[in-house]
Amino acid sequence: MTIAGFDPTGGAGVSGDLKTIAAHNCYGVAVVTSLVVQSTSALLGRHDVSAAVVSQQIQALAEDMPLAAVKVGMLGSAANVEAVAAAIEKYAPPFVVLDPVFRSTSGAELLDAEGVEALRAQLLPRVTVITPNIDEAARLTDQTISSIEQMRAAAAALHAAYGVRVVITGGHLEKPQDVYYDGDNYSVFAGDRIPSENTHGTGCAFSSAIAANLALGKSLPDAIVLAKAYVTKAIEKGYALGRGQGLLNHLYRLQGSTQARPVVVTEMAESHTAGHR
Ligand code: PXL
Repeated sequence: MTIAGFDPTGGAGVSGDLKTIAAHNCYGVAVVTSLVVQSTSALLGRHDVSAAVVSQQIQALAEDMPLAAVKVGMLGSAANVEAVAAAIEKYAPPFVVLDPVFRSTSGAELLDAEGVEALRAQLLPRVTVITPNIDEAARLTDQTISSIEQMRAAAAALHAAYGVRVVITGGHLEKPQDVYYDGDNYSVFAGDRIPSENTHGTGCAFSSAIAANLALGKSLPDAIVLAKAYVTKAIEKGYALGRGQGLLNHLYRLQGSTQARPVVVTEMAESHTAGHR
Protein backbone atom coordinates (compact mmCIF):
# COMPACT_ATOMS: atom_id res chain seq x y z
CA MET A 1 0.00 0.00 0.00
CA THR A 2 1.15 3.49 -0.78
CA ILE A 3 -0.22 6.39 1.27
CA ALA A 4 0.83 9.56 -0.54
CA GLY A 5 -0.20 12.55 -2.60
CA PHE A 6 -1.38 12.42 -6.21
CA ASP A 7 1.02 14.01 -8.68
CA PRO A 8 -0.71 14.30 -12.08
CA THR A 9 2.60 13.95 -13.94
CA GLY A 10 2.87 10.38 -12.68
CA GLY A 11 6.50 10.96 -11.67
CA ALA A 12 6.03 11.24 -7.92
CA GLY A 13 3.25 10.34 -5.51
CA VAL A 14 0.82 7.42 -5.68
CA SER A 15 0.88 7.01 -9.45
CA GLY A 16 4.67 6.75 -9.49
CA ASP A 17 4.50 4.44 -6.47
CA LEU A 18 1.98 2.09 -8.11
CA LYS A 19 4.26 1.80 -11.15
CA THR A 20 7.24 1.12 -8.88
CA ILE A 21 5.31 -1.53 -6.98
CA ALA A 22 4.14 -3.14 -10.25
CA ALA A 23 7.73 -3.11 -11.53
CA HIS A 24 8.58 -5.33 -8.56
CA ASN A 25 5.86 -7.85 -9.41
CA CYS A 26 3.80 -6.80 -6.42
CA TYR A 27 0.19 -5.62 -6.36
CA GLY A 28 -0.15 -2.04 -5.19
CA VAL A 29 -3.13 -0.26 -3.65
CA ALA A 30 -3.17 3.49 -3.03
CA VAL A 31 -4.52 5.91 -0.43
CA VAL A 32 -4.53 9.53 -1.62
CA THR A 33 -3.69 12.20 0.98
CA SER A 34 -3.61 15.25 -1.25
CA LEU A 35 -4.16 16.33 -4.84
CA VAL A 36 -1.10 18.25 -5.94
CA VAL A 37 -1.79 20.30 -9.05
CA GLN A 38 1.47 20.35 -10.96
CA SER A 39 3.26 19.88 -14.24
CA THR A 40 6.93 19.05 -14.74
CA SER A 41 7.72 22.76 -14.45
CA ALA A 42 5.41 24.21 -11.78
CA LEU A 43 3.48 23.31 -8.68
CA LEU A 44 0.21 25.23 -8.83
CA GLY A 45 -1.84 23.99 -5.91
CA ARG A 46 -2.19 21.56 -3.07
CA HIS A 47 -5.59 20.24 -2.06
CA ASP A 48 -5.30 18.02 1.00
CA VAL A 49 -7.81 15.23 1.45
CA SER A 50 -9.54 15.39 4.85
CA ALA A 51 -8.19 13.12 7.58
CA ALA A 52 -11.55 11.36 7.84
CA VAL A 53 -11.39 10.38 4.17
CA VAL A 54 -7.75 9.27 4.49
CA SER A 55 -8.78 7.04 7.42
CA GLN A 56 -11.72 5.64 5.43
CA GLN A 57 -9.52 4.75 2.47
CA ILE A 58 -7.03 2.92 4.69
CA GLN A 59 -9.81 1.15 6.58
CA ALA A 60 -11.56 0.02 3.39
CA LEU A 61 -8.37 -1.60 2.08
CA ALA A 62 -6.80 -2.83 5.34
CA GLU A 63 -10.01 -4.63 6.33
CA ASP A 64 -10.28 -6.15 2.87
CA MET A 65 -6.83 -7.61 2.20
CA PRO A 66 -3.51 -8.35 3.90
CA LEU A 67 -0.91 -5.57 3.61
CA ALA A 68 2.58 -6.97 3.04
CA ALA A 69 4.20 -3.53 3.40
CA VAL A 70 3.20 0.12 3.50
CA LYS A 71 5.01 3.15 2.07
CA VAL A 72 4.06 6.54 3.50
CA GLY A 73 4.96 9.65 1.51
CA MET A 74 3.45 13.14 1.32
CA LEU A 75 0.73 13.73 3.95
CA GLY A 76 -0.08 17.45 3.65
CA SER A 77 -1.52 18.14 7.07
CA ALA A 78 -1.01 17.32 10.75
CA ALA A 79 -4.50 15.79 10.77
CA ASN A 80 -3.44 13.37 8.01
CA VAL A 81 -0.26 12.49 9.94
CA GLU A 82 -2.42 11.64 12.95
CA ALA A 83 -4.84 9.58 10.84
CA VAL A 84 -1.98 7.53 9.37
CA ALA A 85 -0.31 7.04 12.77
CA ALA A 86 -3.62 5.77 14.21
CA ALA A 87 -4.09 3.40 11.25
CA ILE A 88 -0.56 1.98 11.64
CA GLU A 89 -1.31 1.39 15.31
CA LYS A 90 -4.64 -0.28 14.48
CA TYR A 91 -3.64 -2.49 11.54
CA ALA A 92 0.02 -3.10 12.44
CA PRO A 93 1.37 -3.85 8.95
CA PRO A 94 4.64 -5.86 9.07
CA PHE A 95 6.71 -3.08 7.43
CA VAL A 96 6.22 0.67 7.14
CA VAL A 97 8.66 2.74 5.06
CA LEU A 98 8.30 6.47 5.73
CA ASP A 99 9.58 9.05 3.26
CA PRO A 100 9.32 12.30 5.25
CA VAL A 101 8.26 14.59 2.42
CA PHE A 102 8.30 18.28 3.42
CA ARG A 103 8.82 20.15 0.15
CA SER A 104 8.70 19.58 -3.59
CA THR A 105 11.92 19.98 -5.56
CA SER A 106 10.54 23.35 -6.68
CA GLY A 107 10.36 24.42 -3.02
CA ALA A 108 6.59 24.30 -2.42
CA GLU A 109 5.48 23.15 1.01
CA LEU A 110 3.99 19.63 1.05
CA LEU A 111 3.65 19.34 4.85
CA ASP A 112 3.01 22.35 7.07
CA ALA A 113 5.01 23.11 10.25
CA GLU A 114 2.34 21.61 12.50
CA GLY A 115 2.47 18.50 10.33
CA VAL A 116 6.24 18.19 10.78
CA GLU A 117 5.76 18.28 14.57
CA ALA A 118 3.02 15.64 14.36
CA LEU A 119 5.30 13.50 12.17
CA ARG A 120 8.05 13.65 14.81
CA ALA A 121 5.74 12.90 17.70
CA GLN A 122 3.43 10.31 16.19
CA LEU A 123 4.78 8.74 13.03
CA LEU A 124 8.58 8.50 13.26
CA PRO A 125 8.46 6.26 16.35
CA ARG A 126 6.00 3.85 14.69
CA VAL A 127 7.72 2.93 11.41
CA THR A 128 10.32 0.37 10.28
CA VAL A 129 12.61 2.72 8.40
CA ILE A 130 12.73 6.37 7.32
CA THR A 131 14.29 7.56 4.05
CA PRO A 132 14.98 11.32 4.41
CA ASN A 133 17.17 13.08 1.89
CA ILE A 134 19.86 15.38 3.24
CA ASP A 135 17.55 18.42 3.50
CA GLU A 136 14.85 16.43 5.30
CA ALA A 137 17.39 14.86 7.68
CA ALA A 138 18.83 18.32 8.39
CA ARG A 139 15.36 19.65 9.22
CA LEU A 140 14.53 16.69 11.46
CA THR A 141 17.81 16.96 13.40
CA ASP A 142 18.29 20.75 13.30
CA GLN A 143 21.82 20.12 11.99
CA THR A 144 23.52 21.16 8.79
CA ILE A 145 24.64 18.21 6.67
CA SER A 146 27.25 18.47 3.95
CA SER A 147 29.51 15.45 4.45
CA ILE A 148 29.30 11.70 4.99
CA GLU A 149 30.36 12.21 8.63
CA GLN A 150 27.46 14.60 9.17
CA MET A 151 25.11 12.13 7.47
CA ARG A 152 26.26 9.44 9.92
CA ALA A 153 25.78 11.79 12.86
CA ALA A 154 22.27 12.71 11.69
CA ALA A 155 21.34 9.04 11.19
CA ALA A 156 22.55 8.27 14.72
CA ALA A 157 20.61 11.24 16.13
CA LEU A 158 17.41 10.13 14.35
CA HIS A 159 17.83 6.57 15.60
CA ALA A 160 18.43 7.81 19.15
CA ALA A 161 15.38 10.10 19.06
CA TYR A 162 12.87 7.78 17.38
CA GLY A 163 14.25 4.21 17.64
CA VAL A 164 13.89 3.84 13.90
CA ARG A 165 16.24 2.56 11.21
CA VAL A 166 17.41 5.33 8.91
CA VAL A 167 18.62 5.70 5.31
CA ILE A 168 19.73 9.21 4.46
CA THR A 169 19.86 9.59 0.71
CA GLY A 170 22.68 11.62 -0.74
CA GLY A 171 21.53 11.65 -4.35
CA HIS A 172 22.33 15.35 -4.56
CA LEU A 173 25.96 14.89 -3.49
CA GLU A 174 28.69 15.05 -6.08
CA LYS A 175 29.35 11.36 -5.46
CA PRO A 176 25.89 10.05 -4.51
CA GLN A 177 26.13 8.01 -1.34
CA ASP A 178 23.39 6.84 1.00
CA VAL A 179 24.07 6.26 4.69
CA TYR A 180 22.17 3.51 6.50
CA TYR A 181 22.13 3.07 10.28
CA ASP A 182 20.25 0.29 12.07
CA GLY A 183 21.19 1.21 15.63
CA ASP A 184 24.33 -0.97 15.63
CA ASN A 185 26.07 -0.59 12.30
CA TYR A 186 26.46 1.96 9.55
CA SER A 187 26.59 1.09 5.88
CA VAL A 188 27.42 3.49 3.10
CA PHE A 189 25.87 2.65 -0.26
CA ALA A 190 27.77 4.31 -3.06
CA GLY A 191 26.06 4.88 -6.38
CA ASP A 192 26.84 6.30 -9.78
CA ARG A 193 25.88 9.84 -10.70
CA ILE A 194 23.69 9.62 -13.77
CA PRO A 195 24.04 12.74 -15.92
CA SER A 196 20.29 13.14 -16.29
CA GLU A 197 17.63 15.72 -15.50
CA ASN A 198 14.90 13.09 -15.56
CA THR A 199 14.73 12.66 -11.81
CA HIS A 200 11.21 13.80 -10.85
CA GLY A 201 9.91 11.23 -8.36
CA THR A 202 13.22 9.69 -7.32
CA GLY A 203 12.57 9.82 -3.56
CA CYS A 204 9.08 8.36 -3.96
CA ALA A 205 10.35 5.52 -6.14
CA PHE A 206 13.18 4.75 -3.71
CA SER A 207 10.88 4.41 -0.70
CA SER A 208 8.25 2.36 -2.55
CA ALA A 209 10.92 0.09 -4.02
CA ILE A 210 12.20 -0.56 -0.49
CA ALA A 211 8.63 -1.37 0.63
CA ALA A 212 8.11 -3.71 -2.35
CA ASN A 213 11.38 -5.52 -1.66
CA LEU A 214 10.45 -5.92 2.03
CA ALA A 215 7.05 -7.29 0.92
CA LEU A 216 8.98 -9.83 -1.19
CA GLY A 217 10.86 -11.03 1.90
CA LYS A 218 14.21 -9.27 1.39
CA SER A 219 16.20 -8.06 4.38
CA LEU A 220 16.22 -4.29 4.87
CA PRO A 221 19.86 -3.80 3.73
CA ASP A 222 19.17 -5.93 0.61
CA ALA A 223 15.92 -4.01 -0.01
CA ILE A 224 17.86 -0.72 0.10
CA VAL A 225 20.59 -1.93 -2.28
CA LEU A 226 18.00 -3.27 -4.73
CA ALA A 227 15.92 -0.07 -4.49
CA LYS A 228 18.98 2.05 -5.21
CA ALA A 229 19.82 -0.04 -8.28
CA TYR A 230 16.20 0.19 -9.48
CA VAL A 231 16.06 3.99 -9.07
CA THR A 232 19.43 4.45 -10.80
CA LYS A 233 18.18 2.52 -13.84
CA ALA A 234 14.81 4.34 -13.82
CA ILE A 235 16.70 7.68 -13.96
CA GLU A 236 19.02 6.40 -16.69
CA LYS A 237 16.02 5.33 -18.80
CA GLY A 238 13.95 8.40 -17.84
CA TYR A 239 11.61 10.44 -20.00
CA ALA A 240 12.62 13.97 -21.02
CA LEU A 241 8.94 14.89 -21.21
CA GLY A 242 7.55 18.31 -20.37
CA ARG A 243 9.12 21.73 -20.10
CA GLY A 244 10.54 21.19 -16.63
CA GLN A 245 12.28 18.41 -14.76
CA GLY A 246 11.99 15.14 -16.67
CA LEU A 247 10.41 11.99 -15.30
CA LEU A 248 11.62 8.62 -14.13
CA ASN A 249 10.91 5.56 -16.22
CA HIS A 250 9.41 3.37 -13.50
CA LEU A 251 8.59 0.58 -15.94
CA TYR A 252 11.92 0.38 -17.78
CA ARG A 253 11.90 -3.36 -17.12
CA LEU A 254 9.02 -3.76 -19.58
CA GLN A 255 11.13 -2.40 -22.41
CA GLY A 256 12.85 -5.09 -24.37
CA SER A 257 10.72 -7.76 -22.76
CA THR A 258 8.55 -9.98 -24.93
CA GLN A 259 5.48 -8.06 -25.99
CA ALA A 260 2.08 -9.70 -25.75
CA ARG A 261 1.12 -11.08 -29.17
CA PRO A 262 -2.34 -10.58 -30.61
CA VAL A 263 -4.30 -13.80 -30.93
CA VAL A 264 -4.57 -15.00 -34.53
CA VAL A 265 -8.30 -14.43 -34.89
CA THR A 266 -8.92 -16.28 -38.18
CA GLU A 267 -7.67 -19.63 -36.82
CA MET A 268 -9.63 -19.14 -33.61
CA ALA A 269 -12.79 -18.28 -35.51
CA GLU A 270 -12.56 -21.35 -37.76
CA SER A 271 -12.15 -23.87 -34.97
CA HIS A 272 -14.79 -22.05 -32.95
CA THR A 273 -17.39 -22.14 -35.72
CA ALA A 274 -16.43 -25.73 -36.53
CA GLY A 275 -17.68 -26.84 -33.12
CA HIS A 276 -21.05 -25.27 -33.76
CA ARG A 277 -21.74 -26.73 -37.20
O1 PXL B 1 8.95 14.52 -4.54
C1 PXL B 1 8.14 14.95 -3.52
C2 PXL B 1 6.71 14.73 -3.83
C3 PXL B 1 6.04 13.74 -3.17
N1 PXL B 1 4.73 13.49 -3.37
C4 PXL B 1 4.02 14.22 -4.25
C5 PXL B 1 4.63 15.23 -4.96
C6 PXL B 1 6.02 15.50 -4.76
C7 PXL B 1 6.69 16.55 -5.52
O2 PXL B 1 6.16 17.26 -6.27
O3 PXL B 1 3.91 15.91 -5.84
C8 PXL B 1 2.58 13.91 -4.44
